[in-house]
Amino acid sequence: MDSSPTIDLIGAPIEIGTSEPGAVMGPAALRTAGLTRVLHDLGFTVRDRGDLAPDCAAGQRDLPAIRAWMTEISRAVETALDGGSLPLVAGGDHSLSLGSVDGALRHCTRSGRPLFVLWLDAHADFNTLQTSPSGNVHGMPLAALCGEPGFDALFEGGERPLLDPRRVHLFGLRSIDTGERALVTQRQVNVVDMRTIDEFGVVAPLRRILDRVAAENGHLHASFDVDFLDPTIAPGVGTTVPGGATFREAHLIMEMLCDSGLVGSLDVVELNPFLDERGRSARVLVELVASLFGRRIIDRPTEMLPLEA
Ligand code: Z70
Ligand code: MN
Ligand code: MN
Ligand code: MN
Repeated sequence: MDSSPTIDLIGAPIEIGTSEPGAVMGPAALRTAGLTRVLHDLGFTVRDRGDLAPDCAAGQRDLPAIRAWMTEISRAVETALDGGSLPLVAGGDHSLSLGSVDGALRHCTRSGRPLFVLWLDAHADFNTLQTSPSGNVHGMPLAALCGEPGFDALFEGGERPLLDPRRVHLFGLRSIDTGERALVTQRQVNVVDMRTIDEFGVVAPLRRILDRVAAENGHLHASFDVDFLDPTIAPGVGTTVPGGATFREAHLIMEMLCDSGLVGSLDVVELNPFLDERGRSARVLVELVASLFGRRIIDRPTEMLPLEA
């Protein structure tokens, strides 16, 4: 990101992609937890674009309805980026990334920069309609974005830019379905799974990713699924998976992303306030976003930067 870009907050109250109702309340909970105020206090101009509301029946697993959402989210993200703002898409379930990554791809295709995606998530979200055991679209966005067949109903006709699976970095993976697993390997998606994090911590693997993005002058889209975090610190999500990132690991990741200056667009997805405990998860998310946008405990002496890997 530039020194202090304007942040466009885009609410995407969508839960068509999941079987657990409640994510539709996510954007409201993030606002209630102070998302806008925190960013404003860090010196950013925040334009709250409100919640998108495409004109469609919101039946679950309804691909044409998801297309209507997709198109609106994609346009909002592309417009923000074209205008030099940083889009922050607040969800809503993870199917919203179909739109946000599509919008970032369109912007990057025009500006000639490669798009990299950092997918902070317990899951790979690389199922197709064939491999998905659940049929839930929030488990499929990366496969659709990378051009796996069967998703035409999700996209408007005409050319669409495809995401290169070799520029996708899954981070925090600890739950993957059988067919999905084969596909992730076949397509050469990059994976930092929980075993890798246990062995090496978050710093070394993340630094490798950031170095790569910087070397190719890429645009980094970060997609943050609440279930990346351990359920003990963020219970407000439909699919909790034990063994997630700790509070400190997650903050460190956000601080490193901030220092890198590479993040050009961000999703915060899968917050389910109906399952949360007194707003805990929403509050943790707002704190993490604050770290990503420059909140720090104390200014570091310059000789400590950059940190050695
Ligand atoms: C499983 C599926 C998923 C998020 C759950 C789960 C996918 N792989 N994604 N929660 N965010 O149903 O495809
Ligand atoms: Mn740009
Ligand atoms: Mn996800
Ligand atoms: Mn997930």
